[in-house]
Amino acid sequence: MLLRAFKNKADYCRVHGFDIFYSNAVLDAEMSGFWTKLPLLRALMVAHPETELFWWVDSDVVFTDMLFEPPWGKYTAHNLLIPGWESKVYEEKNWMGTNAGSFVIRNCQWSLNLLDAWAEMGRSGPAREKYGKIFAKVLSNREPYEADDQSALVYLLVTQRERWADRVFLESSYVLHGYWKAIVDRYEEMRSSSRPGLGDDRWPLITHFVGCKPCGDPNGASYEAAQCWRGIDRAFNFADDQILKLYGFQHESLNSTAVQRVRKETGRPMDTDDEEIGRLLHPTFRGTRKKDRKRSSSRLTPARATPEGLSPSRRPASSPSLSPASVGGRRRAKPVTMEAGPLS
Ligand SMILES: [Mn+2]
Repeated sequence: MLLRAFKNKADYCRVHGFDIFYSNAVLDAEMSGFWTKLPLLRALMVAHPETELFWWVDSDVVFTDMLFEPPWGKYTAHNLLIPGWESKVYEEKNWMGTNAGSFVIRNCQWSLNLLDAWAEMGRSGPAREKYGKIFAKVLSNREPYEADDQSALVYLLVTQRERWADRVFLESSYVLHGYWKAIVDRYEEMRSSSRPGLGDDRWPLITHFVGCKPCGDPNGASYEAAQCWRGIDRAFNFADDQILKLYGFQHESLNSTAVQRVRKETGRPMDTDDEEIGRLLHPTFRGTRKKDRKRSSSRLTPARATPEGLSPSRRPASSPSLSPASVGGRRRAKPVTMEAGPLS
């Protein structure tokens, strides 16, 4: 399952031209569990000044819209892009007003300062215990168990709003983190009534398996392992179909790992006329196809819609990462991360 989770991120990053970094190391013994992402992000930021944005994604995050890419230009004035709603974070002080399983952070001093302030609450032992109790008092719907990174972020935003908030973008116009229970039974319906590239509820960018412990560990599991397995399989297959279609194949169903051919084989398997699918091609292929198209249309082919929605020359900066599993990033833009450890 972890391999398929990684493949999903590798596919997304390849399509969008992002670098990917996968981590299964705990860089700081005191920053275990969810907290491992913070020292990892810090180390990557310092080591990769050429990468402008890092996109952290947990291992239990599945990209389910392989075409959609966040509108990076919207965030030029912000250093942290997180899913969520201002009212839930700042008014309700709800620790679930955002989600720390998928976020984008700019490689700059502001972000290093944020990581430092954030990590202070995550040292295992007394600090984590203490902050867990503080979160229970300050935040809504939060029991006094030991501090987690997501509550800590919300705590920083609500208690030091003037210091951080103007550089934090809470995004809800597309699904930067989508709760799996509300998504996994709708994939077939999406395929019949929608299309990839929207990233919102009609075709979510991300399906996140929060509360799942598919390994069967009852600690921290909110759902039955079998139910999680089924949903995760369906998400993998749904995403994988978007890639396989480029090569003329598709899963027999979303509940099956078996694949079948859906397009007749030709000498040019990459030559698809489907606009959305064409945009999924790797930038190198998109470049080739553009040249081909010019050549052929100057001869006799009637004008065709160009599938190149994205400029082929464009190399996105960074991308999502998986951590303790991985971090991805775009050069000069954003990376991706996933978590390696237990799914959270
Ligand atoms: Mn997670």
